[in-house]
Amino acid sequence: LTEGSERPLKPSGVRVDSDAVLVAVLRWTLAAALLACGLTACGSGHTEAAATTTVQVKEKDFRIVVTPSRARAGLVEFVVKNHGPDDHELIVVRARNAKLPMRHDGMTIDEAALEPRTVATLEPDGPGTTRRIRVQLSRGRYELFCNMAGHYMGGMHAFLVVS
Ligand SMILES: [Cu+2]
Repeated sequence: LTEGSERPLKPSGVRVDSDAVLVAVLRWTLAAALLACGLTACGSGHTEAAATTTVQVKEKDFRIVVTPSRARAGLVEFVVKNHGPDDHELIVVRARNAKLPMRHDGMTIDEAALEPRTVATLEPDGPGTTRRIRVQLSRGRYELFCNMAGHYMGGMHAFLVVS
């Protein structure tokens, strides 16, 4: 605590009056804002939700199901559920018209080579978990995959089209 902070909690009589006016003005402004919101149907608290597309990503041995498989460009929230029984991770990259590059082990994708076009990464997590990750996506095709050893080869990859 510094000396300068030892100010009285309540302002002087004159300040109380000006504060009261300020509170009245704020109330009126809030009421006007709510009215405007109602007229334009934006609704308090829903503005952000409307701008975000939620995409469900269901992971299991050995499949990824993306619902819906199309989204609008902008903020996309992936809700990633692991239905097990194995641990799974999730990597989202911009897709190209080619298979993803494999590492020399022949079991996993070369994540380093994909780094420049990787938009999201979730480390492995156990069955029964749900994780959310938000990313800003521009138009294009994205590939979602799990890179646990053999999981991509086993079928754990899917696409999301952003338009
Ligand atoms: Cu997996």
